[in-house]
Amino acid sequence: MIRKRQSRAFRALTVIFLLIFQLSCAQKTPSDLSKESIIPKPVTVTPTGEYFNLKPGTVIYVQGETEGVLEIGQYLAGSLKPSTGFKLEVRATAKEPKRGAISLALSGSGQDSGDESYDLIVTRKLVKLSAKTPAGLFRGVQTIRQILPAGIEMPSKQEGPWKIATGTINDYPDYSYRGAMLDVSRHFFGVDDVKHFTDFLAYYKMNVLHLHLSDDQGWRIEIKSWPNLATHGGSTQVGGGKGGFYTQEQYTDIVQYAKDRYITVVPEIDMPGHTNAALASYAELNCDGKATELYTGTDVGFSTLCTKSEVTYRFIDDVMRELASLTPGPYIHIGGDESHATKKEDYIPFINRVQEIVAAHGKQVIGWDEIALSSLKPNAIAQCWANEKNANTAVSQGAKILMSPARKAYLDMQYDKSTKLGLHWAGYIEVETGYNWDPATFIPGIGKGNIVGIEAPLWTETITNIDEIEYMVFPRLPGYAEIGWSSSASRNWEEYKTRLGKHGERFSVLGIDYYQSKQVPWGEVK
Ligand code: NGO
Repeated sequence: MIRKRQSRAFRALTVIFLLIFQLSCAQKTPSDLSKESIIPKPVTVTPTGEYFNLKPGTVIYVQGETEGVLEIGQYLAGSLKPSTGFKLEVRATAKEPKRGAISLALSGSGQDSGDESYDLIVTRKLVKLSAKTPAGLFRGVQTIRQILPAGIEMPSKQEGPWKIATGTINDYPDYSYRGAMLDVSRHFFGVDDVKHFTDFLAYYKMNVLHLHLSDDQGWRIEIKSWPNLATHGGSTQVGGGKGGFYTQEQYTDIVQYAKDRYITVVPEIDMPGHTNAALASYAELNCDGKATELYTGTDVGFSTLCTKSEVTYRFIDDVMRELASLTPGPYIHIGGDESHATKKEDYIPFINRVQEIVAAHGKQVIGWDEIALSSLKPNAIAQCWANEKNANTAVSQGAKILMSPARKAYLDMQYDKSTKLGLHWAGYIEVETGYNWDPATFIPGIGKGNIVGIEAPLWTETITNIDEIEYMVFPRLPGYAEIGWSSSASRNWEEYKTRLGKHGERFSVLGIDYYQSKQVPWGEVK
C-alpha cells in the first residue's frame, strides 16, 4: 500500500496508540470468528472456536496455472511483510499442503469473470481461500487482512503474534457495481494519490474507480490528437494552482494498478457543459470561434461545447478513440450534467450522437441522470445524483441506474455544520446518514432489478491534498462499500457502528486522517 508522509504530531500519536495497542494485542487470542469486524459484512460467518497462527514458515500456496492467482499470492505476501517481517514463500504447486499454509485456489472453471464470491475456511492448520475467479480470491484476501490483528497494516515490523480465529466464511456481493469517484479536475491529484485512493477501495472490496477527468477548471488526460487540452487546459485548477495532467503512460499505470486489484477504471469526459478547460484550449470548439479564458472559480453550468458544429464531433470522436484504447473496462462516462448553457433542443441530439460515438469505439455509456432526457441506448447507465424523475425516465427506456444520490452518497458533503472542508448544498451527511439507506427503496418506482450498484463521488472544489481526501472519505467509504456488498436485510446501523468503530484502529495504523464522528464508538482510539 502506498503511504503518504504523516505529520510529526500524528506520528507521535500513532506511536503512543500502538504501545497501548500492542499491550492489549499481546493478551488477546482471537477464537471467535463471528466477533471479528469485517467490512463489508460477509454473507455468513460460522465460528469454530480455535485459531490459526501465522508464522515465518507459513507458505502461501497458489494453484499454479491460472493467470492472476500467483500475483494475488504475491500481493498477500507483500501486504503481510512490513508488519510481520515474514518473507512468506509464495509457492505455485499442484499439491496442496496439509498444514502451515494459506492456500488460494480456484474452484471450477470457465465461470463469469465478474463473479466475486469466495469461501474461506480457517482451521488450526490451514487458511483455505477458494473462489470461482481471481477477482473472488482478491476480495477474500481483503477478508484475511481484516481478520488479522489491526497491527498487520503497520508499515514497520511488529511483535505479533498473528493469530486468526477459525471458522468458515461464505461471501458474495449484493450489487455488481460498487465504486467511488475522484474528481481530479477541480484539483489535480498525482498518480500516487490516485493509487492511494484505489487502495482504499480495494480494502473495502469496491470494484470501480470513476475518474472525473475533465471539467471547467482542468483537463487531466493527455490526448495526443488534441495536445493543448492537457498542456493548456490542464495548466491550472480551482484557486489558480498549477494543476496537472496524466500522460497516457501515467494513466495506463493507474489503470493497471487498479486492474491488479480487480478494480475497473471508468474515465469521465464531462460534456457538453463543464467544458471550459477544453473551450479555452481550442478556439474552434466555441460557437463564436474564440477561445475562452482558463477558469479557476467554482461556478457550474456556464460552459458548453458548440453542439451544432461538426468540429465538435470530430473532437469527441478523437478523444473517445484515444480514451477507449486506454480503457480495458466496458464503460466510458460522458458526464451530461448541469448543461444549463446548452438549449434542451441542442442537448438531446448531442447526447444521442455522443452515445453513438462511444458505441462505435466499443464502449458502454454512463452519464449523470440528465442523459435520460435523450434516447438512451438499452445498455446505457444513468447515474442518479439529483433528479429522481430522470432516473424513472431512464428506467422506462430500459436503462439501468447507478445510485449516487447527493444527499446520501456525496463524499464532498460536510459531516455537519462544523466541518471545515466540503460543501453542503445537498445537506450534511453524518456517518449514519451516509450508511442508513437502501438504494433499492430510495426512489419510488425503482427497485433492485433496475440498479447496477452504488457509487460515492468525491468532488474536489474544496479538497486540495490526500489528507483532505482521507478526511472526507473516512469513515464514510466503508459504509458505501457495505451498502453495495451486503444485503439490505443484513445491514443495521447499531451493529455496523460498532464494527466501524473497531476499524478506527486500522485507519490509524494505515495513517489515515479520518473524521472521528461522535456517532461511532471508536474502540481504543480516544
Ligand atoms: C454536482 C455537480 C458537480 C459538483 C458537485 C458538487 C454533479 C453531477 N454535478 O454533481 O459539478 O462538483 O455537484 O457537490
